[in-house]
Amino acid sequence: MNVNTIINNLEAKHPGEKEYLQAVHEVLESIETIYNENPQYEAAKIIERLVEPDRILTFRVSWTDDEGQVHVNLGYRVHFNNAIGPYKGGLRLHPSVNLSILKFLGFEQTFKNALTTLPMGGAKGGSDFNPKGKSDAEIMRFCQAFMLELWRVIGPNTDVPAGDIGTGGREIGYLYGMYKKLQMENTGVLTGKGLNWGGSLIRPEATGFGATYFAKEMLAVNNDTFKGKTVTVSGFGNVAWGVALKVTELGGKVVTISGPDGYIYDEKGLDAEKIDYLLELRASNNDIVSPYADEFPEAKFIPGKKPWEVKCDIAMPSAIQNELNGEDAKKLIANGVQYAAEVSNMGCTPEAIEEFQKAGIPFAPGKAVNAGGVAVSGLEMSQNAMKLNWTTEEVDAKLHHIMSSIHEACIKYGTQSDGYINYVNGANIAGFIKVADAMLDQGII
Ligand code: 2IT
Repeated sequence: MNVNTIINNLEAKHPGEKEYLQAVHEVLESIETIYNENPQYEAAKIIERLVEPDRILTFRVSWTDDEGQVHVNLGYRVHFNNAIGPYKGGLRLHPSVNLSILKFLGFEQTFKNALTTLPMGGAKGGSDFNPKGKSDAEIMRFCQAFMLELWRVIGPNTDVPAGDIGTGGREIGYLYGMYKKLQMENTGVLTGKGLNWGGSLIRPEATGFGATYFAKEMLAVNNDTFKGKTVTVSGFGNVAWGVALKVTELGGKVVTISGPDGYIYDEKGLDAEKIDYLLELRASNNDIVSPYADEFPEAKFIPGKKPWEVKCDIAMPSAIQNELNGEDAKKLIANGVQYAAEVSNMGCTPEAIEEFQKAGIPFAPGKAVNAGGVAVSGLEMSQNAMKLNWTTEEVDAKLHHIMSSIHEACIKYGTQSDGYINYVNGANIAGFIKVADAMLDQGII
């Protein structure tokens, strides 16, 4: 395999799909050596087969707003790879959604899900629908219209969607209601369900908790802990609040959160009361953070900026792809950052990753760090299949165990001869081997 040849061919076939090409490029670079050392992969054209999704469903979503105006959005579901289990991955509702973004997310999800040790393939879907400022009734009508198309290609053993940016418990509820109406079946067809109708304990906080458990392992490698560490976090969606809660519990101090309007710097750090306030703010369907500074006068709102200019020990980007670039990484390094744990999917640009690695700072990629979310989704599927519920302690212990095993896999496949743990290589190689070997076993399909 030659990475450049494959990327050039893909670029010619899919011009302009920059996020997708970026994600593929990163994985190919990591696996090039192991791929070329194992000729059975090349003989079965594993890479050519793995970089193209199995299939893509694109559809129109028509819905009516509260004033009676009709709107049209695009809906998608990308079935990326089901070599190791049913397609699995979230639904993103955000105006930036396009095919390139969903293909990058589906590709990443394939390796992430393999890392969880659970039997789940990779998928992603969503719409360019913007939930911001929409009423509850509008969200419901949109979700129902979306499911009127999606239901044909999903099922508890086929494809199990979940939440992502813009899709939380409320949206999963409306989607599930319409699926049930159409299919006349109560099954674990979606994860992130409500606790009293098939959901799993810990699923809402799983991505943030899991990310913090992973970062805890990164620190432990250096006999270090979260105690007394200053942490910068971006975003405050489905993921960031779980990070803030768990980091605080482990003795760290989260000093930033952010939204599209800018970031909050809270020198004293977030605590449970402040996190509750943020959750209320978020429930009002608002992703701006400036009101936080009015509520808590010790906090400062810095408009139009990202939190990476703040001095910290650990950076945990938790908002969206490419939110931390090379310049941001340089600022963090100049300010003495010791660890970078990417919680968002592909939150750091290739330039940022290179800066961290050049400086010898442990950097772990989203597909390892944020895998706790989909891992607990997998545990929700297990509970649904068994028709019983595990306790908080049981789910949390399993999540803890899964995050440790992902960290171990990164060490096994990513430790360089100079001792530096290249978590990017580690995660990509471990995920790749599992998926590629399953594909080999199952023949050319
Ligand atoms: O990016 C992700 O891993 C998710 N949005 C969660 C997917 C899932 O199926 O729980």
